[in-house]
Amino acid sequence: MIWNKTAECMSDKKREDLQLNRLRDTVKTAYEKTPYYKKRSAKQKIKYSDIKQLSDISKLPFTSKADLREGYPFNMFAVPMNEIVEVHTSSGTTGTPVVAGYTRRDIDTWSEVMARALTMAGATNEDIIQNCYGYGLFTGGLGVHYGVHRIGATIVPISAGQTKRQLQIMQDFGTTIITCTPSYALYLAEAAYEAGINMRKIKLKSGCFGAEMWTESIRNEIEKRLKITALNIYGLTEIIGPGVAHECEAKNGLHISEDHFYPEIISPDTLEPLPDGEKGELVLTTLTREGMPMIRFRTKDITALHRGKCACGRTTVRMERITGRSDDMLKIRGVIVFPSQIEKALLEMKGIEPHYQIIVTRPHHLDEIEVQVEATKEIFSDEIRHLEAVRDKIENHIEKAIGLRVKVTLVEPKSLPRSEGKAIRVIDKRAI
Ligand code: DLL
Repeated sequence: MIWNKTAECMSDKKREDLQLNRLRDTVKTAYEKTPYYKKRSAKQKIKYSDIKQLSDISKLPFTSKADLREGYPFNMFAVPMNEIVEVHTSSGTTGTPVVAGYTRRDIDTWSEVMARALTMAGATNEDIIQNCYGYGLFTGGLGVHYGVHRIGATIVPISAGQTKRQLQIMQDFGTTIITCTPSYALYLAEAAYEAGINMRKIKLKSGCFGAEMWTESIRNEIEKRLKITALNIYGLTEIIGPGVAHECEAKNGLHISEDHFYPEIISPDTLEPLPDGEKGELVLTTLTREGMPMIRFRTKDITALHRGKCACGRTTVRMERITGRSDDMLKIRGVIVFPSQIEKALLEMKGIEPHYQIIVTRPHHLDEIEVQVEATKEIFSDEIRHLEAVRDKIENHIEKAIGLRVKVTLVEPKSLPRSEGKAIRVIDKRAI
């Protein structure tokens, strides 16, 4: 099933014409209406009328997460506040968050792209969709919610957590599709196994998993344990939220809703565009966004694009699953964390040396962070009780800084590996 054949199966020519028109409109609106872009366009020579063909987009400067933070809270909006009907923020809990504003039409677009995504997972108005993405400022919960409403399926807006209840409801309500992070899907599978639930007896048929990196082997595990088809869903707050791209049953890349989001791949080193098929950083431009047009947003996500008709009949470009980032951003249980935030918090504390390592693990399918930090000689040779008090203080301080509880281990001075080049600060032991 295809939700919107006109949009998803368009000829290249038709799509490119549409994209060019929309790109020109977007640049014009952004440069005339958004305080942030207005300021920037005053400094640069390029005008929207210089965009004569799609490839002219490369003449425009990039937008970064830092730019969005600078525009906090509403300087990226292109419409007056009385036209903004909803706001969301990125899942980072500290620092200046990225704020996204939506007009009524943006919510409509979001519902549309999410309806396309859910249809790829086999959703029709007969389905019962259990949405375990968090509701609130995070875009996961409400993004999926709007898509389910658009299709006319039944939404179970259970949000994240409460695993036992999730399993109970899944059985009692006859949930057919589940939406959550891939790590939570594995956690649910484990809990279902422990509770003696026979997955063959429940109605679940597929799931849309995303918001964090995962691999084919994780897909195989989820499919085997939950007895479902597991599909990949991609998106980000800055662009709209979930629904920028989604896999179809061919599992051969994620179809980008190209009539709304224009993708490019650039080299993170030279910042030059790369041809289709080559891996690099994904850069996205919104083509229809009213509330917050985004021009050449550097996602920092690493992928490659592939064109040509898919076995499912869609003609939209497909992106490979994300295999990494061009920065050091970590997503821990869905929350964005930069190692530099932990470093900053650590260095504000007494009794420790500036040598640390962040170890990320995924015991029982949920992310955990351990921060190993060298204690000073004085502290280390002090009583255990004192050492524990210092450790607790640091744990509390980091929690305040990043919004997540981490385990701190104070280690002997000079015991952590030293590096002659780049220090290895993060050891990611998760199987991703
Ligand atoms: O994670 C939106 C979302 C919600 C996507 C639900 C899918 C499902 P943010 O919190 O702003 O938004 O985080 C965006 O998460 O730049 C990627 O690094 C990562 N990410 C999102 N989806 C995937 C995925 C939501 N399928 C950031 N594979 C992005 C790998 C993903 N990474």
